[in-house]
Amino acid sequence: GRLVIATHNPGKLAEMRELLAPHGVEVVSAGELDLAEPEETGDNFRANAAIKAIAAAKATGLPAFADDSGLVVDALDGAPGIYSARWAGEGKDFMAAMTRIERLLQERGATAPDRRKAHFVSALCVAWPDDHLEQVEARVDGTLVWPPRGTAGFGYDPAFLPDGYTRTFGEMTSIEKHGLPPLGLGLSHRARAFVKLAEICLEPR
Ligand code: ITT
Repeated sequence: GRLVIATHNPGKLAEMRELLAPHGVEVVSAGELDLAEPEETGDNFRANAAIKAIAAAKATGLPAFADDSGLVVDALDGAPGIYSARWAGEGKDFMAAMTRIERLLQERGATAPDRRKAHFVSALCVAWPDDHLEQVEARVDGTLVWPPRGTAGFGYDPAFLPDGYTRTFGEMTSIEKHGLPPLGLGLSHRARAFVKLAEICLEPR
């Protein structure tokens, strides 16, 4: 069947398409359907993912797949968290958002690597037109680097060094960021959440 990917973020859309590719579902994006973006009024990732998926399922009559995600910085009491997109402003200036994080870390004297810990969270939701919902969440832990490195990926990728790796997400191909074979899909928050979701509902009902 067909599945709507309820995101207006091109970087995220590309990753969600790649993650879905082996599953043989026909996907159409919220952008292609010109769907309105619902207001993200939730106070956590899971709630905002559900808001986006439910709105797209209602608007299209198709099952809808949404991701709500963000960067959580320990030394900043979890900021930017669910506000990760909003910190980049209207102009989607993620270099400015990364600079703001770095300035705040410096102000707090959080310069040693163990004070620069952060994690990405991805909450995925599939909503069906009959109101059925499936929800999962996953994270990847790492350290923030300064200056940012690499031009791949999107958002905060160039500033994020996943634990156990020497290259930032901004220096990885999307395949590496998902997690390389033979283990596959073992690295990024989004790929890890996707594995959980696929275990629950490999094929839309
Ligand atoms: P949609 O709501 O339309 O999906 P959005 O960009 O507004 O797009 P979110 O509200 O979930 O999505 O915001 C998540 C932000 O967190 C996103 O804009 C990125 O800046 C950041 N982010 C999430 N996952 C990321 C990743 O894999 N790499 C880098 N940054 C990421």
